[in-house]
Amino acid sequence: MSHKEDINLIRVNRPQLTRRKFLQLSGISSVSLFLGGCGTPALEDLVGKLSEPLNQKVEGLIFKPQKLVPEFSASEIEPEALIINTFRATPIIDPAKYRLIIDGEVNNPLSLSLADIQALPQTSMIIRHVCVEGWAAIVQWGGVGMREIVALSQPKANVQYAYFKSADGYYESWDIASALHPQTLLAYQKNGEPLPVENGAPLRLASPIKLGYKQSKWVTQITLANYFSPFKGYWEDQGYEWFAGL
Ligand SMILES: Nc1nc2c(c(=O)[nH]1)N[C@H]1C(S)=C(S)[C@@H](COP(=O)(O)O)O[C@H]1N2
Ligand SMILES: [Mo]
Repeated sequence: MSHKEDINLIRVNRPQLTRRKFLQLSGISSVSLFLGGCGTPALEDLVGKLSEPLNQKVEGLIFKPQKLVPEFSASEIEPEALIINTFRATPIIDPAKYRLIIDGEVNNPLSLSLADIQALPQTSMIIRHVCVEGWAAIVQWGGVGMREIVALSQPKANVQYAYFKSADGYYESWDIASALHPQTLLAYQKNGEPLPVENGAPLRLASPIKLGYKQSKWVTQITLANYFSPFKGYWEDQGYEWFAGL
């Protein structure tokens, strides 16, 4: 099977969040919000200069036809290539007591159990993970789209950033356009198996559009905000680039 056919198969299987479903989930009644243009500006254009406030409406971004990163085929997965990269010890999390908190500029703050998260539409992708330290690995991640979780929380229109807290003290921030990219997942599977704890179980970020250090493991809290915090991320606060796009 050619690479191209494989990509098509993956696309067909990916559950899509429809506008109707989002409207139902979020309670937003005004359909006029979604009557945008067809242009797909680069993410960098959406984000602009760090000093400039973003003016994107979050509801529009959930359906924005963002450019998909081509995926790999199952035979290209590199099971040994993903190097564990953890700034501290692996935190101990009881999966039965685990909750993912979604708060901030939302009308419906959430506290989700693993069962809640696994009941949401599941998707998977085979992408390249790229660490700034000079290694990369083709990995399959399975989980739920960030956009599904954000939609459930009924975000306010002024949301511009997503802040992620992890159980090991790691922290990250993303521009909301990247966080809502269709290939930005909260993953609980790696290469078709339950996510190993060293790789961030019960839940981690995975995305083909950002460098490895943006992809928080052991995520416990997502705060949607309209302010840019002076605490940008564990590595960013030591001089690494904030946007870190691939
Ligand atoms: N919570 C947490 N998330 C993290 C890190 C970390 O130390 N703590 N390291 C980051 C870096 S630099 C990389 S490259 C990836 C590595 O993911 P892996 O250990 O599953 O290979 O996790 C990222 N997410
Ligand atoms: Mo990394």
